[in-house]
Amino acid sequence: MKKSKLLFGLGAVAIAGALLVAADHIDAPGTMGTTADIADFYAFEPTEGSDNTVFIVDLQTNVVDGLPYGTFDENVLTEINIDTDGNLVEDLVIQAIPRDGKMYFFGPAAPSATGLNGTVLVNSPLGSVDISSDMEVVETTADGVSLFAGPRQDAFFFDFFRFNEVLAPSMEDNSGFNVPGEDTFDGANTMSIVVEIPNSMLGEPTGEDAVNAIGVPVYKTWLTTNVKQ
Ligand SMILES: [Ca+2]
Ligand SMILES: [Ca+2]
Repeated sequence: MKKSKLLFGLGAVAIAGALLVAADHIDAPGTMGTTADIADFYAFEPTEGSDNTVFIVDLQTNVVDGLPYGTFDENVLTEINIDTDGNLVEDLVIQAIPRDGKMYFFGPAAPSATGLNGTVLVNSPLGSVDISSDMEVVETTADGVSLFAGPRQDAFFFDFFRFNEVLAPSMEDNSGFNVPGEDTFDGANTMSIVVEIPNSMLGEPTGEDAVNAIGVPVYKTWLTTNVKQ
């Protein structure tokens, strides 16, 4: 399999049992307008005491009606990196790549290269799902893995116009932000990839931070998008 050059990456350390989020909207010129542009990455325990972990990848931002949906770029490999031994080097990856209206998933499996040393598709199919246009297509595999790919409402809330008014030096009304504000991005979507996976497929984390203060196993995870060169 041909190696892909890593063009853009965003790291987020996430802890099972607690929701940590990385948000990063429209800031990499080389990736804007493509699904290599990472917006948000979430990893969490879906319900208290669940033995599953959910990973949510939001790509692009401000995908609005009138623009074509389901346009994941076929030359972009999205990779969820998972560190299970606490050394901040990925031990497992879950990969997603679109082809002809479907999103194909691979892993979790040990990658043949880590970090910036290239990204190679792992030879370990996980399943596939039709790319949804109505947020409803979810595929659940025999292993109890649930998969989704398609547009979802952007969780990012920001009163962009009031923000600019507050910043404007000529502003006469210096009363700050409106409460409540208006979500400028209401109705806009991201292109989302969602994987819910049993923790047994990720293995027991080891190392110093393997378990948090309330006894929940901890995986360190971050996301990269890789554009085929
Ligand atoms: Ca590691
Ligand atoms: Ca990687």
